[in-house]
Amino acid sequence: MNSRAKSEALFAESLNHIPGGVNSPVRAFRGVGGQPFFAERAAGAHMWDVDGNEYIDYVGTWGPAILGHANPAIIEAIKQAADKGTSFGIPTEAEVRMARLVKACVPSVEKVRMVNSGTEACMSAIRVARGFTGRPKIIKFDGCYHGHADSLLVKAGSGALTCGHPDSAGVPPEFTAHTIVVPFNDEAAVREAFAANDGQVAGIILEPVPGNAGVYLPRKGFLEFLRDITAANDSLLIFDEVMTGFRVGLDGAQGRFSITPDLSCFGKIIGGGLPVGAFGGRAVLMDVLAPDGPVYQAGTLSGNPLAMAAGIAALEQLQSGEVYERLEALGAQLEAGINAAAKSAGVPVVTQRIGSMGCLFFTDHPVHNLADAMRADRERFKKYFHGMLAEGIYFAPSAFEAGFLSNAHTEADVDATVVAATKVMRIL
Ligand code: KE4
Repeated sequence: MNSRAKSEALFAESLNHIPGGVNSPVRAFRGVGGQPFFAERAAGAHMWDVDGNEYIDYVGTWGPAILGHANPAIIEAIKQAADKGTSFGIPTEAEVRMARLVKACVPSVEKVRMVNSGTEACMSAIRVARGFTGRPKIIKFDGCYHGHADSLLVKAGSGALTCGHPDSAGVPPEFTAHTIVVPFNDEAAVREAFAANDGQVAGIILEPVPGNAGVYLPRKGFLEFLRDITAANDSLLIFDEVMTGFRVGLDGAQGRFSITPDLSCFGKIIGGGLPVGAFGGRAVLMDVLAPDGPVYQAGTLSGNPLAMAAGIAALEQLQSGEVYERLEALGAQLEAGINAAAKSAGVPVVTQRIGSMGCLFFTDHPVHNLADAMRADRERFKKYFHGMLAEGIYFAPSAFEAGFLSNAHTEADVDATVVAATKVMRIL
């Protein structure tokens, strides 16, 4: 590992111009201490910083890089689209192709609208739910993160949790008065929420596999329970698949768990690394949206041609290959190696994974919700993070995030990661 002198100089300069020196809080390394390196370039599963240090990357730009960085087909698609112009503000064929592609991959989506981030996708889906039902309340789960829209910054995960602001300043209590927060995997709490708000709940929004407080899985039957109780209460089930969509399978967590939500939110992978979000679902719900219906939602760059080209190139590759089988094998190899490394060092860990997304908790008990995740040893995580970074392995700089494999990772990359973990676990 060379010095990080150029990154340090850039960060010092950045602090003069950008809040916290970063354009998104979790990048500031506040969850692990120290300061971020500055990326110079990335290709495949590897990233190089401005000082020439090379890393095996398990952040994958927080999920989008499922095919690896600088994927040739995505780069070529962007170049060809850029030669025709970067934005038109009027419909393009690429938007129709993208919509048809999403519908082909995710059968619950009958109509879909493109936006520019996961935040926009989730806030818009909630507006559709409230507009269609005429009801004000939304149920969410603590530790789940659905972007930074005001009404959702309540016990939110990801950077909000990392930076200690799960209930953000600047959001008047009136803006979250209709957001009901309950623990994930807690059926009784969901029943109580409906009973206490009879006829008021527009819907439930959840990450079907939460990945913003580490990763934990729905208990057997929990998603089916949510599907049943929303239907029984004329409420809508909204799957935030910004992270799980096209990650845990071509048809996301809803396909993996055979649950049909009413609305779904997408982001990350769907843009191939460019700014794209989307939300979609039953046509009768989506038709409440302007210009047909009374629910307004808009975006200057929604359906941007470069972003569509990148996203289409990504999804078409995912549609065609055996990517998910390979990602499952790589995920299993990494998980087994990390567990063996921890066992050899006598360090209690719990690894939790679905396909190519997962996390490592320094704890000796399974994690089923935010409270469990909060009990894990964060000091040990910090040491592990920096120890691995020094070995050229870049995991998410927060105990409250997920790690991601890509189709560009090799078995050799995973072997090197396990060798590093075996060394680092011994000094925790
Ligand atoms: P964006 O607005 O950041 O595109 O998406 C918000 C969002 C919505 N739903 C889920 C399940 C998400 O995971 C996210 C964003 N994820 C975080 C990382 N876990 C983004 C990283 C960041 O904030 O810089």
